[in-house]
Amino acid sequence: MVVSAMAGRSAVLGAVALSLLTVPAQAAPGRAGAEPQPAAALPAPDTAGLAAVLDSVVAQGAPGALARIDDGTKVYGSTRGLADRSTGRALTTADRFRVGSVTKTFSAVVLLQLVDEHKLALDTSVDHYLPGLLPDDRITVRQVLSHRSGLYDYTNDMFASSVSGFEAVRNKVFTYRELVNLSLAKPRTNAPGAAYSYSNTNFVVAGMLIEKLTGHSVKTEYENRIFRPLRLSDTFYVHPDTKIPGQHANGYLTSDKAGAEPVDATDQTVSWAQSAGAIISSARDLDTFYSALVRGKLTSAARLADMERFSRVNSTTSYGLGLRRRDLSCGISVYGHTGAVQGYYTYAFTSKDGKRSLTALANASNNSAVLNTLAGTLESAFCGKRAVTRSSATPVEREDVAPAAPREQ
Ligand code: REY
Repeated sequence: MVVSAMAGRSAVLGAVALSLLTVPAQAAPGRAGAEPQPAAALPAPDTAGLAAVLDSVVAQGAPGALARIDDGTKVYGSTRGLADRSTGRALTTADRFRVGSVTKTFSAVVLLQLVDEHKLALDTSVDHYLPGLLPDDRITVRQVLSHRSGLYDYTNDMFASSVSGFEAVRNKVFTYRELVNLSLAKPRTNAPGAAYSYSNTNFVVAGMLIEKLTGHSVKTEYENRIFRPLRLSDTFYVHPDTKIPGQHANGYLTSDKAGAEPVDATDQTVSWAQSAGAIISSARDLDTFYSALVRGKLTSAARLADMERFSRVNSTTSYGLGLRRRDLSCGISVYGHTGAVQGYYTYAFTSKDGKRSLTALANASNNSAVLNTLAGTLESAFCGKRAVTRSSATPVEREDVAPAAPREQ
């Protein structure tokens, strides 16, 4: 059985090669802005608990898992298992990976910078900027960025069958308009503004707005406005290239068929997501990015306040503009995003003041036990206590996932 074989192999590697390590924060260049300070108000991270979560994630079928906490003075890294099942290379905290919907925060930041530059207004109709694109001219930019537009998520159908759906688009190159048209072939989920309904279509529209308003590709805008200023040297937007540059974790898509081998999904265009999910990054860079964002290094204070105007999604999660808030069991709230692209589950969150950040990755997807267990890294990192291991049999509240598509929690 694949899962137990993987778990056994990974546990050995994890124990030998990759025990918990602590390195000075100077090893993490790229943090922009003022002197880093310790996150004094938070309990110390539970590093043993963090490692236990990663063990569980591997036992539940992920080839590998990593967590990296940056608290301004110290970096804690922990990894288990494999980056590559074919070579047996162990996962490291430096490995690059596909961040999925964490991309949405980058897209939102670009648009909020354009608001700061008076090139865009949040409560203006999308139709004003992209005439005729959407069938309802009441849909505003703010509704798009907060998943309240009612635009249907075309990925629900695209990935109804996980492996064949993926293989059908792995090497495809879509235009934004083609993706929007897939959405518009279905009825809207709600009237504009009436409800929260998570949809990739919204952040495809966000990409179109970026390109229309700047006259440049989203790649150029991400690079000039975020990657370069924050010195995110592990962060890339290579669409429609299919390769992850440099040392990276391979990603493994779990089949819907029990017992089938996972599919190595590492190489793909991610054209089905683009500005909704195609960025490549690393734990260090995502820690830097979210810390910088909430510290106000990327937008004006007023625009950050717009991003952090949260609407409740369920008892533990709220959504702002391309930004999630998760309320942890200890009463602490953290800010960031989750990501799910074939082969990779990511959690990237920071504290209110940006002084402690966590990125966690499992190089597996379509495995809700792994997704739910990996969330325990947040409890260990910010609450300083051991998370209860969740299994797929444990119901959890999910706000924005089509029944067959575990991707966000
Ligand atoms: C799409 C399917 C996930 C993932 C998605 N990702 O919309 C965006 C996000 C960018 O929210 C795939 N699931 C998996 C299935 C389910 O195929 N049938 O888990 O690899 O990050």
